[in-house]
Amino acid sequence: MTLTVPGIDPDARLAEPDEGFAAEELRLASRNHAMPMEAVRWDVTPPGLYYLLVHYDIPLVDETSWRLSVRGCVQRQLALSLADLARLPQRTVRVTLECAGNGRAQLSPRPVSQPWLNGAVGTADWTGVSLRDLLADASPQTTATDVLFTGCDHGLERGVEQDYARALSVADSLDADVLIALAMNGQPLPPQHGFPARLIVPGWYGMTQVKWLRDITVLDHAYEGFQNAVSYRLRQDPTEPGEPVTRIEPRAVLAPPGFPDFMSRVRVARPGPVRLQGRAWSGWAPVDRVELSVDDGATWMDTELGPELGRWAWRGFAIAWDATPGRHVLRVRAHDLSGRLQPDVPPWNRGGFANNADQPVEVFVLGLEDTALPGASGE
Ligand SMILES: Nc1nc2c(c(=O)[nH]1)N[C@H]1C(S)=C(S)[C@@H](COP(=O)(O)O)O[C@H]1N2
Ligand SMILES: [Mo]
Repeated sequence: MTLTVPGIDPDARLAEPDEGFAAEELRLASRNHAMPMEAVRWDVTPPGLYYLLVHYDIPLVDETSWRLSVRGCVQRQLALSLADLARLPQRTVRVTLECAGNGRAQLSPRPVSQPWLNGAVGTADWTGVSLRDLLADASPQTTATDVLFTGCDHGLERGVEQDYARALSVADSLDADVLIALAMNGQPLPPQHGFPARLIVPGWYGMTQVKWLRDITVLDHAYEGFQNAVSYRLRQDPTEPGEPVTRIEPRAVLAPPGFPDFMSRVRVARPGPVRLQGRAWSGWAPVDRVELSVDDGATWMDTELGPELGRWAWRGFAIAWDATPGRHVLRVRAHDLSGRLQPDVPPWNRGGFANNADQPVEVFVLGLEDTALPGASGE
């Protein structure tokens, strides 16, 4: 059933050519913040710097009455309290999450939605119970094909009233690293990141990581609900069914070099050696190469990869750059072991999903005569 509410357009919209950012995009952007790009310097993203995306409202969950139910096509139904879950064997996995809409604001035409540049990403140590242990306890029937995860949050999306819910195949649910996470970086989940429990499916885009989880229902058919069948599909035209959005495409980002101008945020650097660094990740396979291009976007040089921080975590890279006075454009791009490479032309679809095109970073390198300024530190 579709609800019609006066003043709410139930259709997803594309911005007109040259249309400025709309009030609805500002409202979303001021709630759902990106990770400040300088935070890529931390292996694990400090609390509060982690990107945030919430479709509806952050629910206030009472942990004493909260239960996680496991039901549907199972031999044994479960209803677990937070204390029950905390008593089960715990596992910690370091995972980089990224919103599927990261990069959307750079598209043309621009899908009107959360207008991400490239900071909808963060890495955390997630601790919780392996979903497969819970499922083993509930003992799925042989007819089980899919698992549906439902959150406590409720809203309206393109005319469809719903609790946020996403399904995953049984096969994808059984990896030991798929967690019902109770903690982020060793602390109980913050309210905005899903307290008291959330799903973590390493390698998959953010929409899969259901927060404020309250129910797990095992299904014997494919789920046709909104967040699987209507949203998060790659479509050129609104009438096609489209392919589902799944795993994270490779991306590399730079820690912004030099220092920023307030308020343009244009980067300014001093001439001489600059150590460029950043992070790269892919949900398909480990990143095995990150390249840098200076100015031409055509010739690329290899950067040096940092240590692996875990199969599902981003990886650092660094390279020395001899900054010469004038304007420069830096680009980085990631390759992964599946053979995927970040494109230079943004892949476009109606939802603005999975735009992993490399994004140029403009830097103005000062002249030698400017180097004696107060506070000059050379970085
Ligand atoms: N219940 C619920 N889970 C949710 C969402 C939501 O709105 N409600 N947003 C999803 C999306 S689109 C993303 S990108 C991630 C964001 O996780 P974070 O805010 O912890 O970074 O949560 C996902 N899980
Ligand atoms: Mo997202």
